[in-house]
Amino acid sequence: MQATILEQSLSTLPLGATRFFDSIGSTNDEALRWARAGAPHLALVMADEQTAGRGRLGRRWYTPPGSALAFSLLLRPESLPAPLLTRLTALGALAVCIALQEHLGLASQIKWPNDVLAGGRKLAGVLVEIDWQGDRPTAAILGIGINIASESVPADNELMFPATCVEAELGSPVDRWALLRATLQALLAWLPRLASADFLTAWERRLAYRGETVQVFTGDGLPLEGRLLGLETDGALRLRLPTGEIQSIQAGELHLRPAGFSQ
Ligand code: BT5
Repeated sequence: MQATILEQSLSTLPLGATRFFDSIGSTNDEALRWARAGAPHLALVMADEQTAGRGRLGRRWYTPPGSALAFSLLLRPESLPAPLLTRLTALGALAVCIALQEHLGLASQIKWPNDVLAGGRKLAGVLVEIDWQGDRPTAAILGIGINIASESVPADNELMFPATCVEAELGSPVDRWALLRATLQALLAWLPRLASADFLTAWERRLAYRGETVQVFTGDGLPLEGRLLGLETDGALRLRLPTGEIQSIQAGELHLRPAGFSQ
């Protein structure tokens, strides 16, 4: 049933192949298995429910049935020069923002590096995983989870950051297959332009907390604190530290400076 709706909804997109599961551990794991078994470029794995959905650093991603979008798109890196692999997370987040804006009129931002926020709460997350053979990437798996209905939003005490869903932000029901289609469409439209300056501009325009004071936890001692200026050309975050020094950060966890903290 859902597989048929899905196939109809995606039928005009140039996808390599599609697999739909009512329930699965993680769509990223399935896409990786399929990649190793020879799945083509732009193969899509989609699940109604994930029982072992993953975020970064082994964190959990919650996808209960019937209430969210959880999918993984497989990209064969022949057409993607290695430096561009680092832009795939942003590509996923940007595609979600564009689909929300153009398809539903809902504004959203990218919380660097991989979250999509609406109304200051997390509405979607992106997890990119690369499969390597020696030092050669053989597949990139771009996994995206989007909360659609309120059942998809975990309880606050399970979260590192407040969450929301598309229907709560819009105040009306949403056709999730149409949103999936719009997201894939945006993703496929930007994929050939991943190396362009336009891509960086589109990403930077949607960056959350620009001009605000943030803390970035790099896992290396105390968090760095500074004003968020924007992005470097390699996608690193550019901060102005209280000393005036400009610092680029390649990886980390971003937070707004806690209220009441004075500099
Ligand atoms: C992410 O990680 O945000 C990446 C999420 C990627 C999920 C997709 S779904 C399809 C594909 N298959 C997978 O197995 N994964 C991908 P991170 O930034 O590390 O955030 C994880 C944290 O988000 C968790 O520790 C929770 O605090 C929170 N979280 C978990 N489920 C959530 C949800 N549904 N909505 C909002 N926050 C959630």
